[in-house]
Amino acid sequence: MTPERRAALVKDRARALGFESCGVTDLSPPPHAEQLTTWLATGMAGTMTYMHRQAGLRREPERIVPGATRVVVVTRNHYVPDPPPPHRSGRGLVAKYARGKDYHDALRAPLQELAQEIERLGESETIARVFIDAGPVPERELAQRAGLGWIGKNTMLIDPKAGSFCFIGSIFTDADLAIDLPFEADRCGTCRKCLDACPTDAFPQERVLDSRLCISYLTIEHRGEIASSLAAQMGHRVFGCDICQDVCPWNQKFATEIGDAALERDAALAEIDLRKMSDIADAEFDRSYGWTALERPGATGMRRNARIAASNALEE
Ligand code: B12
Repeated sequence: MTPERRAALVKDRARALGFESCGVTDLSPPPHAEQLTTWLATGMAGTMTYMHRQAGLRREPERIVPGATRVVVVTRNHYVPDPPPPHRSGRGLVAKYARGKDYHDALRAPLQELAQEIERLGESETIARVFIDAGPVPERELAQRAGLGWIGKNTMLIDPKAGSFCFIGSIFTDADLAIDLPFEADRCGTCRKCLDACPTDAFPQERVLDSRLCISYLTIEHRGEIASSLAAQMGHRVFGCDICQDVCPWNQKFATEIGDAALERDAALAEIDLRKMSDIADAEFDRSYGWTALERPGATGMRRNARIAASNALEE
């Protein structure tokens, strides 16, 4: 079988498994690896020390899975509309991607199935190892190189047919698959809506995000107190932030809700009762939210976020 035919079969299977787009690239060093070096050196990773630990492998993806020569990159839509404004007072908003089962868990099975297809098409001992988010993989850079979209000024991978509300998954393999052309165009043009809309001015320049100022980082990754000047800008956001994506014309035009059983959406997760969350007991938090991405900040982080959102509501 030719590498082209093999790649076409992998892409067919990816679509059948619910991945909207799928591309293949090689594991040569990412052309923008320098950006990561600068980003880390200027402290923009905040307390995400794993980003420092993983930096070497991110710069040299051929070392991530020894023997692998190709990476199959897929995207999965997670768009869901927000509850209608104005948000009911006493409620905190959760980012769209997290209104259901933790995506690391939800997408592992379909990715594994795709990996099995790659193994089936390859030689007897084919390598096919899956990654989604966790792991030292420069996912956006590889996705762009696999032809799936461009890197927007908000740093998101933007698919020209679907926008940016998607997860990225990857499979490292040694199967002989034909590679795709990179997505070279920059379709942001002169637009700077994402940069201007960020309430905390987290973009010091186009395509650079200072995590320390990003509401997503503050509510999910940051431990401890949040500086009051930043907390005041969080509004009613209690987990993650979608503002730089919500204002993007590509999302306004193309974002579509696709029913996805694997994500086990729960509409109640879109808006959280701030009074209850402010004082939730650890055990109750684990019972109610242990299956979601809210587990990352945990009960301690979510109590903090809910108290900030409640106090912001009083100020309004
Ligand atoms: C750390 C991290 C964060 C941090 C830092 C984000 C950031 N912008 O760096 C925080 C906690 C803030 C965060 C927030 C969010 N995240 Co996050 N995050 C990651 C993680 C683990 C690493 C990202 C990273 O390496 N950052 C370091 C910077 C330097 O790298 P980078 O932004 O990816 O940029 C690279 C390329 O874009 C390239 N590059 C730079 N300029 C240019 C220019 C051109 C022309 C080209 C071609 C390339 C290029 O160079 C860089 C180095 O390789 C990835 C998963 C992964 N394993 O990669 C998810 C990931 C990026 N996050 C994701 C999501 C969904 C989010 C949120 C939307 C969640 C939310 N709703 O709150 C927000 C979005 C905020 C934003 N605008 O980025 C998705 C993004 C999907 C997509 N369509 O792009 C990912 C891929 C996870 C996944 N598997 O789905 N995240």
